[in-house]
Amino acid sequence: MKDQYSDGESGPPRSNESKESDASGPTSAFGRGIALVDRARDHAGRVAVISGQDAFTYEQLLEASACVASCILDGRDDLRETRVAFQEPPGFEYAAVQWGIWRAGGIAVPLSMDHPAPELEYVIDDAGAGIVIAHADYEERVRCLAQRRGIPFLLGNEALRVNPARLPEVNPARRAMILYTSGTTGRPKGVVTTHNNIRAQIECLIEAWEWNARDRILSVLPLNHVHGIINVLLCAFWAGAACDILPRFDADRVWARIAEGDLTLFMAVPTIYVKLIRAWEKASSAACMAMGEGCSRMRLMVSGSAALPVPVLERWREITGHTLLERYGMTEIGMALSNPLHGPRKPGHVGQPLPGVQVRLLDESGKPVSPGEPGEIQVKGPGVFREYWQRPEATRESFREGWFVTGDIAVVEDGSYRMLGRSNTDIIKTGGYKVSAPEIENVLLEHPEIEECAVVGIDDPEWGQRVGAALVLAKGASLDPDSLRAWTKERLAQYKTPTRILFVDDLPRNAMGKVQKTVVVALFPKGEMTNA
Ligand code: MLC
Ligand code: AMP
Repeated sequence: MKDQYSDGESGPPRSNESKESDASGPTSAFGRGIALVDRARDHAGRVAVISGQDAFTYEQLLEASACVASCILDGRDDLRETRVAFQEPPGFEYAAVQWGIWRAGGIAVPLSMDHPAPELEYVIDDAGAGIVIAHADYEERVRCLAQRRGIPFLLGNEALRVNPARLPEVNPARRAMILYTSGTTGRPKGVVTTHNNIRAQIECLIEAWEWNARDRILSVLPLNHVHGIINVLLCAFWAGAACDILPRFDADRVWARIAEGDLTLFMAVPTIYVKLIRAWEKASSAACMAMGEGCSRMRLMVSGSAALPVPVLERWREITGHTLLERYGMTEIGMALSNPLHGPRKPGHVGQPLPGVQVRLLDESGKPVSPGEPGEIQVKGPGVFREYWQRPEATRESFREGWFVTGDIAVVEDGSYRMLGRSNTDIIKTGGYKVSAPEIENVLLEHPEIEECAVVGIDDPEWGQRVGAALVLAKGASLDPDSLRAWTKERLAQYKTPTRILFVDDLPRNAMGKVQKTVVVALFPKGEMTNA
C-alpha cells in the first residue's frame, strides 16, 4: 500500500475546503478530494460503464455526477455529510448518483431494489436521510415515502440534466457511505465507511488481483452491498476498467454475455455459481462451447460472501477450466483474506490476509490461538469501517484493542485460513445475504395466529442456507405456509422470508427456558421445501 490513511475528524469542512481548486475538468470548480473521482480524469476517454446497448466514458461519468451533485446542492456550498438515500437500479445512473452524492459532500445510502416499503422506510429513518433520490421507474413508491416524512425527493434522470455548478472539496476522512447489515440482535445497523476506508478497501484488491485499465467485468450483484459496490463497481472505476452492468442476475443473460468473449473478470456469490452450473447443464453443446470459450478468455473468476462448497468449485473447474478464487470479507471491513491470484488456490480455504489488512485468531479467553487451533477472526487496517451509524455502544462492543471482532471462526492450515462457521447461530447466510434470525422472529410474532417461533438456517446446496421457521400457532389457529409467506414478503425482503416452515406443538428449550436452535434445525425433514 502506497498511502497512509488517517481517519481524522469528519463533519463540516475546514474553511479552505470549499474554496475553488484547479479549474481543469468538466466544471469550473472540480471539487477535488475524493481519489476515486479525481483519478477518473486520467482515463476520461475510456469506457466506464456499459449498460445494455449503451456505453459511457469516464468523462461522461464525471459530467453526469457533477450535474447530480449540483442538483442535490441546490445552491448550497457543501452537503456536509447529509445522508442521501437513493434507489437506482444497477446501471450508469446509479454510478452518476453515487458519485454525485460524494462530490456534493454527502453520504451515499444505497437502497435495495427488492425491499418492501417497511424495510426502505427503516433505512431512510435510521440513516436520517435529508434527501431521497430514485430512478423514474421507482418514483411512485419512493416519492411518497419521502414526502410523508417531509424529505426533499429528486428524480435521478432529472438530476442528471441540471447545469453543473461549483463543487466543494471533500476531505477524504469524511463519512462517505452507509450500508445496512443485519446483526445478532434487532434491526439492521448502518455501517459507515469514510472515503479513506473505501479507498483502502479498493486498493488492496487492485494490488492483490492485479486490476488494470484493460479489464472488463460483468456486474450482476445488488449495488447496496460491499461485494457489488467495492469489489466490482468501484475497483473497476479505480482501475479505469469497464464495468458491464446487468440490472439484476439472470443466468441465461450472464452466460450469453460471457459467450461474447470480451470479459476478463467475474465475481459472484456461491449461489450464483450453482445457478450458472444448472443453466450450463441445460444448454446445448454448441452453446456450452461458446460459453466455455468465453470463460477461457477471462483471467480471474472470484467467489465470496459465503462459503463456496468444494463440489461447486470442482464442477466449475470441470466445465470452465477456472479454479474459482475464494476470498473472505464483511461489510464492516471490506475484504480481509484471499486465495492467491498466482499460485495454488486451496479448495475450502480462503487464503491469506490481503495487502494492508492485519488478521488474528483469538480463543474464547481472548488469547491468540496455537497453530492449527480454531479461533475468532479479528481484523485491523485502513479499510475497517468507522462506526455503526448512531450506535456508539454497538461500535465500541465490536472492537477489542482496536481490532474488529468479526464473529467468524477459522483455523489456519498450512498457512491458509479455513472458515469454520460463526460464533452465533442467529446469523444466517442465504444466497450471499446476511440475515438475522431475531429480526425475522420479531416480524413473525406480529402475526395474529403465531404464538411462538424460532428462525434457523437450514443447510441447502443452492442457497448455502435457507431461512427456516418453526412455528407454534395460537390455540385453535390455522395458517397455511403460502399465505404466511405472502404476509411476510410485505414486511421483509424476499430473501428473509422463510422458505422452510414447520408447525410444532412446542419449541425445544433448555433448563433456562432458552430455545435450543440446534435442536430446532434437526426438526426440519431433510430436502423438503415447506411442510405443514
Ligand atoms: C430468493 N428466493 C429464495 C431466496 N432468494 N429462496 C430461498 N432462499 C433465498 N435466499 C426465491 C424467491 O422467493 C423466488 O421464488 C426465486 O427464488 C427467485 O427469486 P429472485 O429474487 O429472482 O432470485 P434471484 O434473482 O435468482 O436471486 C438469487 C441471487 C440473489 C443469488 C442472485 O440472492 C443475490 O443477488 N445474492 C447476492 C447477495 C449479495 O450481494 N451479497 C453480498 C453481501 S456483502 P418464488 O417461488 O417466490 O418465485 C458480503 C461481504 C462479502 O457478504 O464478503 O462479500
Ligand atoms: P455481510 O455482513 O453481509 O458483509 O457478510 C459477511 C459474512 O459473510 C462474514 O462475516 C462471513 O460470515 C461470510 N463470508 C464472507 N465470505 C465468506 C467465505 N468465503 N466463506 C465463508 N463465509 C464468508
